[in-house]
Amino acid sequence: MSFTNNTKEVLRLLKDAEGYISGERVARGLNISRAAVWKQVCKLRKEGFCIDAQPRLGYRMVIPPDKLIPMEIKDGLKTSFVGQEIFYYPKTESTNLIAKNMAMDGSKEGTVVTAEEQTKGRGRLDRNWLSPAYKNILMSIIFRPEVQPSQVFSLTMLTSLAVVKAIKTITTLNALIKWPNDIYIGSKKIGGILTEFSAEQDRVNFVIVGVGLNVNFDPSIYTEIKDTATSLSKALGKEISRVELLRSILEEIEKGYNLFKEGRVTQIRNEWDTHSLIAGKIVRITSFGITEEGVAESVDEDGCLILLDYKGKRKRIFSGDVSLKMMAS
Ligand code: BT5
Repeated sequence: MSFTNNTKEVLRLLKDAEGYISGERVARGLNISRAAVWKQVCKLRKEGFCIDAQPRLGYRMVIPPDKLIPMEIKDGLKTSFVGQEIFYYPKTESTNLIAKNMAMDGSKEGTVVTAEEQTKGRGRLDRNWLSPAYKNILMSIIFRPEVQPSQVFSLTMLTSLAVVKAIKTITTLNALIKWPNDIYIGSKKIGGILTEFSAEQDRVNFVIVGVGLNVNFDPSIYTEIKDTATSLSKALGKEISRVELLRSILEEIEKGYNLFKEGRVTQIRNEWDTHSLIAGKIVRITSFGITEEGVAESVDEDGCLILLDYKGKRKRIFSGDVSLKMMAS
């Protein structure tokens, strides 16, 4: 749905009003008819805003929604392409799946899909991503980078970096990245990134980067993750605005993606390294059924982990699940 300035202005007046604002006042303020105001209110309701209408009182925004509604996210979003097109689903299978279908139908780079709830939210290797409705950030972005398939992992890198930077800006919390795709606070997982792509031998058609981030929820509601997961509200002791956080994430992603397009991957990698949970630590990595141990030295520019094994040999690891051993090197 596209929104006119009138829709935006009606929204602004409703948000700024303390309690009810009469249709007549809105109409006068915008120099439109009362019927036109009503039309805009209907549009906003369709978009997900909860607006009460009373015969003699007028209109009232019931609660500032903190829903992942496109118009809310775009309000004040400082990007030129990431999130300029946003598709919102109160409930869907998986934002990655929707974004993939959109990409196949030609949707442009930077298109974002958000959802309040997923019925088949996925992690890597078809693992479940758990998230109750209206609590967390669930979103996917379409990219169309002109790179080799081997360079796609840089997008996971720049996205995880963007997420920790946005968390820092909005909450001051220090989140860290556990290679390859997890976001941690302390020893608990707070988010994850799922990168999927379509490619031919030496060119990429599109990449979908999905982000699941625990914002205002209590992970103890799910037995599967109650001991291993946390959320920002749990770490902070208060709830935060998902919309504001998502806006900041999109802005950071665009900055990182611009660096990537300019070939400045070293800069991303260096910064990523300073936010790594495992850099310099002894780790155990399981990848395609094989387990290796050693010191996680760093990550290279394609996002591969450089592992120094106990024989002093360096190995380049493409993907895997990492567990930290008790001892730090
Ligand atoms: C990930 O996979 O961490 C990537 C998760 C990406 C989810 C987003 S949500 C929007 C988009 N649409 C999708 O369908 N997916 C993406 P992985 O590293 O494989 O971790 C999965 C594991 O994390 C699960 O097996 C659980 O153990 C754990 N887990 C599930 N939900 C969690 C949560 N909310 N918080 C912390 N850990 C969770």
